[in-house]
Amino acid sequence: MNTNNELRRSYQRWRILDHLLSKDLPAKRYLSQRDKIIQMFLSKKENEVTENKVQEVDRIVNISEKDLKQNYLDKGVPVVMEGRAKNWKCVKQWSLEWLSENFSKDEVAIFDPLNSENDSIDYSVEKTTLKDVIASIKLGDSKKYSRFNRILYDHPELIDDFDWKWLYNIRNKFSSGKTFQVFIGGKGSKTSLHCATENNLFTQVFGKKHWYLYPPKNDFFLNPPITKSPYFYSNFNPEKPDLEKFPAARFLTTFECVLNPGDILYNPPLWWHQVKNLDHSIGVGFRWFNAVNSFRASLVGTLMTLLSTNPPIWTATKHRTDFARIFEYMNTK
Ligand SMILES: O=C(O)CCC(=O)C(=O)O
Repeated sequence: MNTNNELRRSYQRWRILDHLLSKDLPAKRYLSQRDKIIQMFLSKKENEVTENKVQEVDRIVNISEKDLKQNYLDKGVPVVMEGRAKNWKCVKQWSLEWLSENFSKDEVAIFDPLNSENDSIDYSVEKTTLKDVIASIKLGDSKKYSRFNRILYDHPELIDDFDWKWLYNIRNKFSSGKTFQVFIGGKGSKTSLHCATENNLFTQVFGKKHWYLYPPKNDFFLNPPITKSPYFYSNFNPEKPDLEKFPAARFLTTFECVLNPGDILYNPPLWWHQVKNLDHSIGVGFRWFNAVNSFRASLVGTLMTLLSTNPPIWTATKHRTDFARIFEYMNTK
């Protein structure tokens, strides 16, 4: 028996028990057991020299659907499809100016629940307009980041600017959900480390975006707080690794890629990811849930999602196109 895998499994058992039984948020009932397992792991590795390894995410031009499904979706491995969307209307037409000229009055909800810069969680939601967001981005305000923007639901005709038939067809068999989420942010804006059970085909429409990714089996190194939520976050920051707070993180391999306009990233279920906009940027995630590939990615991550109470999975599913509602719900807890 591989002792490291045994320690990982034991860590996950205490994690799910905390998720189910603890009354605090974040859950602390079994925190000392989880910490003890990390210490046991580190004591075995004391003399091992490590360096933070970086691995490039595979990049493929002209990938076939068969290759994409067999070698990436079915195996739960990320891949960048270079230039796959370069002829889509969204990539040819969308820009901050174009959005501002055509949709300036759209209501936008601004929230940044996870902020690894200062370890805080803040579920509050500010309502503003797209005009204000874009004007602020142009002034260099990286905090006015419109995440999970609803423009494709407020103006459904814009979905034709994407090859939605191709996106729908890539979903695994017996999947649920076809959710579009738009991210409009300025140069330097970022989304801290998190993961969830849904698959994501992320189209980079405008500007460049840097992704840092970790496979689900790295939960143990990233030591996520337990919030009883179906969305998981870690205070570990791949851009500024703090190895005193996350001593096991020296064993991580960071998968990285930069998306250019027209690239599509497949981000599999429960892969941790942190994202930074290298330019003013527009990106669009297309998500769906598939129980088989989610359980295959992580039994514990999927069970914790299905058994979440903050919000329960049916509330998260009902509002999957309106994240502001979900964060408002969590803000009342
Ligand atoms: O682009 C971003 O800032 C975050 C994107 C993301 O986390 C996602 O699509 O899952």
